[in-house]
Amino acid sequence: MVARFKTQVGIVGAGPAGLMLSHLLHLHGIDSIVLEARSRQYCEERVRAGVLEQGSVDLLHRSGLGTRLDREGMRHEGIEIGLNRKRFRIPLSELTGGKAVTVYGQHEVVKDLIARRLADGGDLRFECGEVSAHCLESERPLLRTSGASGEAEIHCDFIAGCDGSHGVCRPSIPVSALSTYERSYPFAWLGILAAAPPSRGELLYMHHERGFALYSMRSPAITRLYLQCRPDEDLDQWSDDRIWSELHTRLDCDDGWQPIEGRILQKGITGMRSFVVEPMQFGRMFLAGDAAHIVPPTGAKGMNLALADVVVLSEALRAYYKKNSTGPLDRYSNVCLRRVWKAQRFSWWMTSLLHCFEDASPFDRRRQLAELDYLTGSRAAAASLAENYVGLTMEF
Ligand code: RFL
Ligand code: PHB
Repeated sequence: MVARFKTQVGIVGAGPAGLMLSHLLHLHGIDSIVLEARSRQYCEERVRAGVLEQGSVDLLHRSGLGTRLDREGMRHEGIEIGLNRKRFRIPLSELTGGKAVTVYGQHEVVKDLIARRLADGGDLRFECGEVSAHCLESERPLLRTSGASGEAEIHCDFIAGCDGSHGVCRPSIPVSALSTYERSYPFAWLGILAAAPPSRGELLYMHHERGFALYSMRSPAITRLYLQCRPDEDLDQWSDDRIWSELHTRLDCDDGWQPIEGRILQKGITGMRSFVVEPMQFGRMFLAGDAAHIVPPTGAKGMNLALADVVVLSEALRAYYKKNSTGPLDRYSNVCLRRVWKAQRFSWWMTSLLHCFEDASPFDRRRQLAELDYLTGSRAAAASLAENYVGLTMEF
């Protein structure tokens, strides 16, 4: 027996993109079903991004999700760039007319969204089994699930592929309909979460001759730190002592500042990739977030891009249902891609500026140092970084 369901928008994936889309559609009076492969607990505990742009913070507020964010989020009005054991502050707010970023873990955003969707009676199906997407070019596309609890068909008006970089939605589009653009980097990040209070109030992006290091945080009791490492780095070779020793080598500054050590709660390796598919639509399937584009984490853009996509998609679906207008849906991909490519450019630039490239020629090396010198000495250069870091204006 195949169970049959009907919804306006079938959403695959309960990450920031899928959950926020479902929430915004609900606010517009449009119903959706969210299919998620993993358990609720897994989604709520997956530690990933931590930096919300100003526009993402504004979105959470105006969609009624600002309560815990206001209480627990840490507003940062600047970041620091480090070079040769010295730090230079980029005053984000001063350079952007008062905008800032907020440190609030992606899993906290996910927890808030799940709680709100469930309180609003949302249909979220965790551990949904295998998902497949069909009839994308017809008026009634279809999602099928099969798993321990049997088989189901969900008949939709539209499908939103919010299932991340390894999902099923993008591969269900014929290869000939998509163009892909990508770049890989010859390094990765070794990231840790430590039970240690942050020893400074702002993020520090450090360029060091042994490789990039990032000092970040999650709460007044937890720090998040990253080290540039090899893409094939073996985590077993990194004892806690070795990690702290390398973090000190790269991050400690001449003025005596250093990260506070604490118990390492979690460690992992994150690959670095730039990736875009065009267009972000095929028939009645729309791709959003990591399903359509990946950025290296240096610019802190991934989760923010996912949220920006679904703002555009929810407005376009509202125009379809409430004004019978298909124009905004037709423009969805182009509107998103303009922002995506600017975020790609910025993330690539931050990555190239701050990391060590083993194959860099002496010319490349000096050019990189000159760029860091320019950035830390020029208000115009710092303003450009600040404008992109706090996030470009959302268009839809
Ligand atoms: P997600 O979060 O990957 O969610 C996709 C969801 O789809 C589910 N799924 C499926 N469900 C059903 N059927 C299938 N076949 C499915 N296949 C997958 C998955 O289980 C998952 O729940 O994608 P989304 O919503 O597009 O969100 C994107 C963000 O998660 C991502 O861009 C960021 O985490 C990237 N990122 C950062 N972004 C920022 O904005 N600021 C940061 O500071 C930042 N730091 C980071 C990051 C990503 C990192 N990692 C681990 C990749 C730091 C790191 C280390
Ligand atoms: C993080 O806190 O995880 C983080 C912060 C800034 C980045 C990337 C990751 O650019």
